[in-house]
Amino acid sequence: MNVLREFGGKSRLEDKVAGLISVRDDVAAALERRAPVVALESTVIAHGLPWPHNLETARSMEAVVREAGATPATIGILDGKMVVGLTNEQIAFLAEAQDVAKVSRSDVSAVLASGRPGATTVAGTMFIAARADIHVLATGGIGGVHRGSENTYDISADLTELSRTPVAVVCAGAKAILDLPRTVEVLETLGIPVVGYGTNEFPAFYSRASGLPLQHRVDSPDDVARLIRIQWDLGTFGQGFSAGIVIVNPPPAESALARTEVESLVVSALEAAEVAGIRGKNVTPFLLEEVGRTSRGKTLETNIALLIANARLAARIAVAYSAQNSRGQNAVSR
Ligand code: PSU
Ligand code: MN
Repeated sequence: MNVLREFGGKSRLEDKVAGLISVRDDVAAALERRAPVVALESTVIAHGLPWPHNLETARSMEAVVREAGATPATIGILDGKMVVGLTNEQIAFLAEAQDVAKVSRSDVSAVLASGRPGATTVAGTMFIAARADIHVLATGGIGGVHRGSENTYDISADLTELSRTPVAVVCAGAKAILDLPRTVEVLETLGIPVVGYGTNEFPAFYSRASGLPLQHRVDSPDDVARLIRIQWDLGTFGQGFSAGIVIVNPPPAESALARTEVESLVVSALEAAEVAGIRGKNVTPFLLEEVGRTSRGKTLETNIALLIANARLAARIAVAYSAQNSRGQNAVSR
């Protein structure tokens, strides 16, 4: 903990918080050297993918991050601590245990207090990553505005967290089970930059295109690194915090699915959710499982491929970001 409290000459973690966070040694060492680190979420492991694909995918994501020259830090909650850099054994535990809490930002303190194991969503992971000074995160698809939200008010806390926490989230857009046009509108309303990586269109998670145009595009990790640097600096200069950034990376062409095919699967899954009375936190895991079942594993295969591709891109961005900082370009804050 000393390492974290002192690195960069900043006191990011107060003593009180230090007792609630545990950073794996190699992650702490990388942060101290300002070497590239990529945060990975754990809800996708505990609630997003079925066993044993969840464990295999978590391991593959860590492996591609390492191959690209960055240190992976999968984040979760165990024994009353926010763990930044779960070990292989801890990841295996979250992949297999039945009673793992799904931890959004609103759940962090209660799950810490209870001592229950928790898997963090994009929102929960961003909250913890930022406190550990990690600013690049990879996931599959962010949460967003659910279809029928005019009745349920179900809008993912991922969007709110993105509006107030300086972490760049690499994803294949928002999950296809959502209302994508409304999700894009809310991202804009909340002041969150959405940037296409090699694309002019917001991807639709399992599909490369959504028909929703993007305002901004970048084509190299260096360009993303420059953009996030400016975003964080403007935040520090202004109110002392910055919104995050969404970097959208279309799913790999060879495993992407056609939009029309996905859409009919989603419509049936939504009907099944309605019949089964699924609400709140269970909606997203239920719909993902349902489309996995009805597509005979095709959506699962795409989900895994895009998770790995996003982890690789996030690592390349973290490497470029770290290199730019160590060349002394405003290496003051991050
Ligand atoms: N990406 C995936 N699968 C997932 C998720 C992302 O490929 O299961 C998870 C993330 O943790 C994200 C969460 O934060 O789904 C969104 O859940 P909700 O809609 O309940 O906010
Ligand atoms: Mn929700």
